[in-house]
Amino acid sequence: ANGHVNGHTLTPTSGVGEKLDRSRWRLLDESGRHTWHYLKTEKEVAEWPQSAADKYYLGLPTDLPDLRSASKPSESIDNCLSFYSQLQLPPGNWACEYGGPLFLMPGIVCSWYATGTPIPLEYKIEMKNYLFARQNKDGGWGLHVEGHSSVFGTAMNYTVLRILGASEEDPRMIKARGKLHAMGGATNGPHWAKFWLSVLGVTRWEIVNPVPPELWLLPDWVPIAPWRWWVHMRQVFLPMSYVWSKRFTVPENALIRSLRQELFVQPYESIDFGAHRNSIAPEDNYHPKSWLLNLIMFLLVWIWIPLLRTKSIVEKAEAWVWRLVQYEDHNTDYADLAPVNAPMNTICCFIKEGPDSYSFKRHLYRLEEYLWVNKEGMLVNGTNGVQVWDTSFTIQACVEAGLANSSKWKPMLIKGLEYLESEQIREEIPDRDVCYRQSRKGAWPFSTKLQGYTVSDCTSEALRVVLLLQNGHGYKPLIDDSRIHDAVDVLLTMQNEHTGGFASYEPQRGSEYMELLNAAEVFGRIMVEYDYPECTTAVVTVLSLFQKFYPDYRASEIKAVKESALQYIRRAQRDDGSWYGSWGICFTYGAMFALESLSSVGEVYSNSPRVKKACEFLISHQMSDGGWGESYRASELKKWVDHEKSQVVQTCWAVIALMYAEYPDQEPIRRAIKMVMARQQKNGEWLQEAIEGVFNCSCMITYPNYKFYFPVKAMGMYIARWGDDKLL
Ligand code: LAN
Repeated sequence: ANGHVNGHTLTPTSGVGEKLDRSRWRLLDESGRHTWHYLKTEKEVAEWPQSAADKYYLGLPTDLPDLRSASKPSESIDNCLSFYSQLQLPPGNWACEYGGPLFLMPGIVCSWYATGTPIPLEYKIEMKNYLFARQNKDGGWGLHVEGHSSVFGTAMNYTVLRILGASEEDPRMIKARGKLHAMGGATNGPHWAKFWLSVLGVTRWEIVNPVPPELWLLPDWVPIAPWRWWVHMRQVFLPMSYVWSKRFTVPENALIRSLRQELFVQPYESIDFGAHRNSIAPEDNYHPKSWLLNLIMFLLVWIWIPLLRTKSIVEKAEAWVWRLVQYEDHNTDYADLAPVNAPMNTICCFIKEGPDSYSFKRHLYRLEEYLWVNKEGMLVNGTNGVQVWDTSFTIQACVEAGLANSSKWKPMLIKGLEYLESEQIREEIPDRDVCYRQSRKGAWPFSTKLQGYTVSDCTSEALRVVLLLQNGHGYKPLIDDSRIHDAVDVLLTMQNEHTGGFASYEPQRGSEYMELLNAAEVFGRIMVEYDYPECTTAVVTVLSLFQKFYPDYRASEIKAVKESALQYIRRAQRDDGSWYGSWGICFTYGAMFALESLSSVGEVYSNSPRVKKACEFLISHQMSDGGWGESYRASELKKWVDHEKSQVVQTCWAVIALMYAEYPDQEPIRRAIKMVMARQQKNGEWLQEAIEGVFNCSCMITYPNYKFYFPVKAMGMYIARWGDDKLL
């Protein structure tokens, strides 16, 4: 319908969709807290103009000027920064869409719906727009935006669309249902889909493999005790177990009754839900459940729950889990670790404290921070932002390009440093041991201090910026020595004892055999922390930089940490010379870090067979246009898979790797840099290509700012090595 609804101007497009006036969206950045606002009156529009950054995120013309076309790498860098500097936000950080995963919006929308929270009209419209824009040709949705359709993606996003008001008669919905039914319907979904659909009452709780909160009563010494799991898993398992234990379900209504008829291949009434606990479509079954897990589930369903799970155990377990939920909420001001546990904790607070409670309302306020608006509509970001990570890498790239003291860019770098200063975590967690948290005083998080989770490489990359600017380039110190020492102290708590490697949030707390208990089906390597070449490199190299300026601080410990970490990097190399990258796609990303580690101790092409082999691996995958391109399938399959087209970001990773390795032949690197420069647009930007990041082997996630700062870094290194000759 065309007309005005609550102040919105709605215009029909292609008969079915509704489009909002994109020029009314604004991103608000309050010290890194990102929220989107749709301005409803002309007055508001006049008072709050749309910035270039807003327009850029929304895919509107930014009107940033065309620049003199670059023929030398230094000119390309300058053009890039002319554009990219316009995207720096007032607090000094950069922001971005952090999309890709298609299982996050369902959590948030289901939790709104389950708690009777009204969804603003502009969200409804833009979320529908986004999901329809991301629908696969076959009618379904995948685990992530580039993935094949799966039951998880299709059943959940179909449900979300229905909650948001899409009609079951809409041709796109009919097509989606067709695809869902072809995959066996929602009873073939993975555990998390079954969980959410049971919260809604679309499936019955019997279909959900047990999530017993009593696991949290296991003594800490037990090898499978949840505190040993990867933090993301235990923080999801925690509220999930509470909701499961309560068998919380929204009251039945017409929509739910209708979904019960839409999502299955047989009438709802005739489904034996308990028999489908382990049903799973091949499209979803990335990590099939182990026989051990199936046995445990069997015992839980047939013996533990009906015969042994007494009321007093249930009460004790729920009380302890609730307390841990509260710790998580208090320690993050209700933002929580990520948008998976955040909506679940929201429901816990709703169940326990009710719709009028502070805890529940504060959750609703925080959930807003996970929302993002792009050119397609509204999506849910993978975290509450990428603030610290992007800001750190941006500054490092500029330093690498020799711009630390350029009068043109120094003000931008100072602002970035100020932002990083504001985001260092200054206080330890209260009752840290009780709630099983890693030390955090002195650390930096991935996104914001408010979220407040230590990450080994985020701490390292931010610390590197501080050292480079303050100690290396004479910037006015914003962070004093004691805070620098705090950061190093945290890093020194994070090494994996047996391997020497570094994991992401915490040292590994349990055995990798725990993967036998991975019940999520759609993800790999989720149960415990692992060693990562990326995280290990970040720590090792920043410790070396630190020692340059502070040679006496904990010197012998640092020496030992670095030596064993390097041993791990060497061991992690695969027979073909490559390293598997866990957080970027894929082997180009792994190589960039591992070869940086080795070069930091002087291991390079000319003196190291290992490095030589790694270089040959990379060179063997260079494409005819000079670039590199890896498909996301490489991350899933753990072997090299070519993308059909070379990619700017991966090309930069590959040449950065080769330059760290001091690869002697300039020619392949020159061709690559040339290809990157040739793809730069007139206004200095690069266009978005394929998705760059990954987690848990199977889910991809975008890092849109990589296409700005990795070219700067690559060209900066190139100039330092081979000079600034004309390439175009
Ligand atoms: C991230 C994003 C950043 C990433 C790096 C810093 C790049 C990495 O080097 C260390 C691990 C880390 C912090 C990381 C871990 C897993 C995250 C938080 C994510 C990939 C972003 C989204 C993902 C999170 C697990 C999504 C929720 C999904 C579940 C399976 C719980």
